[in-house]
Amino acid sequence: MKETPTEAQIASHRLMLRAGMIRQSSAGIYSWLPMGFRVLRNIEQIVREEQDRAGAQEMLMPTIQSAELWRKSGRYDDYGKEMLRIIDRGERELLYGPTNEELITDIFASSVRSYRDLPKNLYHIQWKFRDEIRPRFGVMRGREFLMKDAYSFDLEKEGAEQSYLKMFVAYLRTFARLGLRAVPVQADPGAIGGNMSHEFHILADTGESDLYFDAAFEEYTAEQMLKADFGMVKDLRGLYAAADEKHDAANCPVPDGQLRQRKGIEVGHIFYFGTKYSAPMGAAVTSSTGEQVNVEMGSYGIGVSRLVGAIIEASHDEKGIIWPESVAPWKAALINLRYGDAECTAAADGLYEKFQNAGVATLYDDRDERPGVKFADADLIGIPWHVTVGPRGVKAGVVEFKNRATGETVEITPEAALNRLAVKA
Ligand code: 5CA
Repeated sequence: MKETPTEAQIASHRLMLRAGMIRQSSAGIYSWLPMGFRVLRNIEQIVREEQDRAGAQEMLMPTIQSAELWRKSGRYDDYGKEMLRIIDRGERELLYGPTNEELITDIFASSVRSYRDLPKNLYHIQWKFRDEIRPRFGVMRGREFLMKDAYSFDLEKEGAEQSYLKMFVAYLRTFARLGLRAVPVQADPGAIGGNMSHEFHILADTGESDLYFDAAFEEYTAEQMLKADFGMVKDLRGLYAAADEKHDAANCPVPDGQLRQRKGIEVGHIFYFGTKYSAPMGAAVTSSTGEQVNVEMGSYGIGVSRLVGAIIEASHDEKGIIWPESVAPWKAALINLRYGDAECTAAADGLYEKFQNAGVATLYDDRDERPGVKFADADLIGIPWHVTVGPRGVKAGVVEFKNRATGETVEITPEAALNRLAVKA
C-alpha cells in the first residue's frame, strides 16, 4: 500500500497491511497473503522444532468440536459469548474450538490405559476461534488465530512439574530463536483453571499488559536463553515479575531503582492444573499397584499468529519492518536497478539463479519501477539483506550489499555477496 491505512492503530498492524502480509476478511479474521504466510510458516516451524526437541509429539485435532465434551468438563456454559456455537443440519450442537483441553483429554482417555505410557506430551498447531468483544491491533487480538497448544499427561504431581519445566525451557529457547526477549511472569490461570501458571511477555509499548519486573531480566542474553535448562528456569522464577493485577507496590520485594515498569504482549501461557479435566472426563491410567489414577495435566499455549505482530512491534523503524533472520520471509532482496538495461538485467538474472542454486531464499525485484520505489519497498518489507545490481556496478564488477537493520552498505563482488548469504545459513 502506498498510503498508511487509517484503521490501524499500531505500527505492526499498519506495517502488515502496507507490506501486503494480510488482508482483513471480517472483524478479527484475516487472510494471509504470500509474504505474511511465509513468515507465519517460519515462526510455526521454530515453535514446532522446539516442541519436538522437548519431547512433545505433534498431532492435529479438528477446529470443530462437539458441545457434549464441553458439558462433561462443565465449561460449555462457563465460556459464554466468547465461544462460537454452531448447530449442524441434524440439530447437533458444535463449536469452533477456542482451546483443546476437553478434546485432548477425551482422546487420551480412550487410548492410554497404563502408567507405562506416561509421561506424554501431545501438541498441535491449529486455528482457534474466540469471539473477542474487541478484536483489535490486527493479528494481535484476532477472533480467528493460530495457536500452538500442547498438553502434558503424568502419573504424579512431581512428573507433571517436570513436564511444566520442560515446556518452560522450550519457551525460553523458542522466543530467543525468534529474536525476542521474553519475560516469564507468574500469572492467574483464568478460564483454563489450575494452580500454577506463567505468561511469557514481549516488551513493547503497544502491549496490552502492564508489567513490573526485576531489572535483572534485562541482563539475560539470547545466547544464554538458547542454553536454558532447569537451573535457569529456577533462577528466572526467583526474580520478581508481575502483571498489574498481581503487582502490589506496597509489598513489592524489588527496590525502586531495580524495578522496571513496561508494557508487555502475551505471546505464551503455560498452565499446570492437575486433575481438573482428567477427573470429570475419566482420564485415568492403571498405576504400578493396579489402582486407577486420574492423570496430572498441564497445557501450554503459544500465540503463533500473534507473534507475527509482536515481532514487528519489537523490531521496526520509521522505514518499515526489520525481520530477524530466523523468521524473515526471504533472506535476501535482489534488486535490479535498471530493468530496461539488457546488461544489468542479464547480470541480475544470473545472480538470482546462483542465489537459488545456493539455497538462499531470495525475493527478486525485477519490476519496472524507479530505484527509489524499490529501495523503499525492500526497507518496508524488512528483508535482512539487500543486494542491488546497477549498470555502474555491473561495469565495475560489484553489487551493493546492504544490511537492513544497520543500514550499513558495502560494495562487494557478486561472489562475495553470495558467499556471505550462503554461509549465514
Ligand atoms: N489452553 C491454553 C494453553 S494451550 C490456552 O488457551 N491459553 S491462552 O488462552 O492463554 O492462549 C494461548 C496464547 O494464545 C496466548 O498466550 C496468546 O499468545 C494467544 N492468544 C490468545 N487469544 C488470542 C487472540 N484473540 N488473538 C491472538 N492470539 C491470541
